[in-house]
Amino acid sequence: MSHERLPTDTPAVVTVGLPYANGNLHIGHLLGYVSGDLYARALRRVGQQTAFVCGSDMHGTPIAVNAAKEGVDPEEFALAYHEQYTERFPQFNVDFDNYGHTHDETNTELTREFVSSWIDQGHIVEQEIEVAWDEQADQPLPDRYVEGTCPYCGERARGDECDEGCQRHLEPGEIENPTSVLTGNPAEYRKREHKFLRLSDFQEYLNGFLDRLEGTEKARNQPREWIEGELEDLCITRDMDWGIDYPGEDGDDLVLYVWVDAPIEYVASTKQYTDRVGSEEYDWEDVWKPGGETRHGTAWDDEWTDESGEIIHVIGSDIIQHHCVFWPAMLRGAGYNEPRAVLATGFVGIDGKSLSTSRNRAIWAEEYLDTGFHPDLFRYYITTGSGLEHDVDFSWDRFAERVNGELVGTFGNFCYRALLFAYRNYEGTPEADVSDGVRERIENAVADFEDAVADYDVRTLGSLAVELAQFGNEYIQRNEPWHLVDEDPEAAEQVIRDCVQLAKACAVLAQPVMPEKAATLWDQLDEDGTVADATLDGVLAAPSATFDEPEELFTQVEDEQIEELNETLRDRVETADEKTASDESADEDATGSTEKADTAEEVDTEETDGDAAAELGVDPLETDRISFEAFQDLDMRVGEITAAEPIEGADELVVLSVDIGVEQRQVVAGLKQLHDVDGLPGTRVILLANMERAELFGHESNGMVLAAGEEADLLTTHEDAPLGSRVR
Ligand code: B3M
Ligand code: ZN
Repeated sequence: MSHERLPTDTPAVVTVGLPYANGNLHIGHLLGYVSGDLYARALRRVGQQTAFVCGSDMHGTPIAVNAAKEGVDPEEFALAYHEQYTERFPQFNVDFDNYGHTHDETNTELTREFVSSWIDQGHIVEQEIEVAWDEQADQPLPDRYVEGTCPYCGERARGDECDEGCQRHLEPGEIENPTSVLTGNPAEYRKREHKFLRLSDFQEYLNGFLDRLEGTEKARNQPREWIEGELEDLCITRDMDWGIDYPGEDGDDLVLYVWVDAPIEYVASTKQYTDRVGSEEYDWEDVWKPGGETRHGTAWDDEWTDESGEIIHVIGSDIIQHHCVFWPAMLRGAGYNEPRAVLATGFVGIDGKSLSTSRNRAIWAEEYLDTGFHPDLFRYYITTGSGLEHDVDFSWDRFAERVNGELVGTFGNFCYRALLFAYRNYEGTPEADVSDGVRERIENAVADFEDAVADYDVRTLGSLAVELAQFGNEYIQRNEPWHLVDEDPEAAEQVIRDCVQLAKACAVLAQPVMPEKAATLWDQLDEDGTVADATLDGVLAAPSATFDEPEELFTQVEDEQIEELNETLRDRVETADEKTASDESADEDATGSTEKADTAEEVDTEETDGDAAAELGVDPLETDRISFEAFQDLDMRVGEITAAEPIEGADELVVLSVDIGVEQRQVVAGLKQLHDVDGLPGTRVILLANMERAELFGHESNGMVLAAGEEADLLTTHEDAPLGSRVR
């Protein structure tokens, strides 16, 4: 990598993909915003000057189409959602330093500057192209006004993106078998003049850019295939009224394509932040402009230098091409700095299936808030369940299990018992030095935190505090200060001083993922200032000598509430399925594309299989076929359980040792209530050996034991295939 390790002395900006101001937010959207917020907070924690900015995406055809359906002006329509988001994000402790929108003056002006700069530098060309046209409505059909077949993969696609297939961006005129969304008629093609950004001017530059780019693997690697061969020009104008007018003299009837002004909002929003706080506090030009000035394309040296600000984009993995190909070219062409890192998140599923707003298999942001669960619980769950670029499954059961186990049972329990003991016996922190072992454990956690920031490892950043609390719990249990108080008062003081120090470190490390809970803990410790301003250097500073009686940080999630929430979700999905089956017209995703595609065909098949499956009480068959290669990716081995230990405090979990011939694996499995744990050793099982590693209740799980049904019936072999044999 050619970049200096984070933190650096230059200011950073963290952005998240702009939500289309077009519908309510659901937990699928929130994954990105919470991850971005967490990462921005973590960057500040390690001392990097950071702005966290975003804004609503106000333009584009979906908004124009939906506004028209409701008979309102697109601006009015989009502004209503913009206002809703402005309130909604802080309710999840997603605190942008600036939240603008693409239709505001700053963005409109800046977008015009960008485009003018491309025109001046000769990067814009005009071409006559065939655009889809609705004869009956007598109007052009830009982007989502038209649907058809993807020319690359043959899947059903929208006019500008293959959202259900290969995820490619589609240029006007590319889609096959186009039909009009307005009338349902087959679309005609007509010739129109449009403006294009000549991406081939940036071909070589983009190659180098991708070599330098940091972030998640998919964001860095997937674009490579898109920039092989001659890059096609990008059509940057549309035949529409709603949008930012093309600034050139000869294109007055055209507006800019939504994907032109949308990313520029990242810059505009940063600028608005500076306008508000002053450039002494944060200078947007230091981030976005090389040497603080735009170089208008040509003045760029061929050699890229690492003098620029740290631009970090968090996005959904369906908009990688826009951020890793188009956007760097747009920036380069206007003489701006390039992104340092792009972090592409996975998708959020619900109960093992894809989230689908059209089928109402969604959990809405507002709905979560109505449950009364604290937003920090959601933040913790959604960011630590799997690595950032992997899909995350949300289930209320799992949510309850993790909150009750990891937050109530581990984090909350440790902090509460440590502080309560300290308060009752010493009215605060006892006079003693931190022991070497605990100091080292805290230092290691801090080092892990710093590494995770440098590696953009959001999941680790979210998990470290709970792991430290787990250590604290074991430490307090091992040392039994309640006995020591009488037997060896000095030793008791030592242990409790250690525990208070650990609790303080927990607050500092937990702040990015659970900002409000960390602040409460900070207050309980009666520390000066705010935990948001605390830096990692301070974690080993002596805690406050006195503090008040603490309160529990978390409350147990009750089974009854989870049952109700499951039922509500089930009912809603069923009702939606009936509706979908009867009218077959699945609405399109309102706010963007942060959900996986759910085609009408799939709905049909699932319905048929679903009836038989429902009778048997099993899941309906998956309709998506996988290739043999995909099957071969699963490394399943014959193994034998050699030891099984229940995990204290976890209702279902057992730590297993599994002998798979070539090695012993430790696996955490949910078998406690379904099996006699003592009887498990000696059982032959099938183990998915290349399952991603996970940590549950502080125990590493390195593989997955396969089981079927509600009773976790363990899969096995019936003859004597040797341990380690591969399942084929
Ligand atoms: N508004 C939403 C999406 O495609 C789109 C993102 C713009 S980011 C500059 O996910
Ligand atoms: Zn495709």
